[in-house]
Amino acid sequence: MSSRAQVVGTEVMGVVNVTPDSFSDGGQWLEPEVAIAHARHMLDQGADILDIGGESTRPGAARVPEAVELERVMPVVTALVGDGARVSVDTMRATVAEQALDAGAWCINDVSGGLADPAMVDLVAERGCEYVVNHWRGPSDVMNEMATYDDVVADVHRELMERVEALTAAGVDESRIILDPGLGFAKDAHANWQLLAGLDTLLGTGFRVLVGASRKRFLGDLLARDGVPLLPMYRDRATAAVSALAAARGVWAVRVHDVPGSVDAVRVATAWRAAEAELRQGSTTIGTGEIA
Ligand code: PMM
Repeated sequence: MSSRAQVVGTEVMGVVNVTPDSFSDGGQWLEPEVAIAHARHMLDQGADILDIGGESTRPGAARVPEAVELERVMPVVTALVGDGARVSVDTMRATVAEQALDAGAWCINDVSGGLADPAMVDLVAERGCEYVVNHWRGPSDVMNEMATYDDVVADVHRELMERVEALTAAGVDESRIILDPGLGFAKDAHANWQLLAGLDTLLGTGFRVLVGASRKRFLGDLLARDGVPLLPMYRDRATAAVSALAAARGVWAVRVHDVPGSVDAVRVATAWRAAEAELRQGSTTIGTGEIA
């Protein structure tokens, strides 16, 4: 029997929104103890990374004061770092990122890719942390007016590479950079589907790629009944389908609210990719009589 080819599996990043107003789970995890318990449950369910955020970025959302963001995020970051978890912090503020890194956070997930706070780029360079560069054109209250593209796949790629240039010029190590097409950030449903179908363009850069499709509006629109979008809480199966397809393309991680569905989905994709790699190597043994 042939040995299985090894492929690097996709990681699952569990979302912990410590917010009253996130679009899919706002208010559910606002109390720190509840957020911590929820995050620990996601670790038990197989999450590889936890992404803690204290500011909603849903379309139309207003900024929250820095003190409020810190108050929401820090107790959760501290507790989870204490557990030994790999913690990412979803923030556009360098001050919040700095405190989170001081507390042991491993990654900064900046949905603005360093555009919202000019101090972020230097902080990331100085601290050498993992850094998610999400494609972003402007704040949540105005981003829907910025959703015009000539060729969304090429435009997002170009704009992300401009951010990479700014980061590396400031001294950020390329190996720390993770690219994210920013589904829903100044993008309509058509743009989101184009970006998913065109993931190979970002994967071709050699940077790790993160995909955040979880429960987003374009999935609700796809599954609408009688013109009514499917509610966010019913979008997890579609999210898992996106996770499987994105993992099959070779993305580094998927950012999701419901962990078990995506854990299974990325396992399927990893087994599939391993089998493909084996076929390419021509090392498959057919007809062993074994049904694995
Ligand atoms: N989406 C949201 C928040 N943070 N971060 C990254 N890197 N990519 C995303 O697509 C992304 C993100 C919005 O979703 P949420 O309010 O449910 O967290």
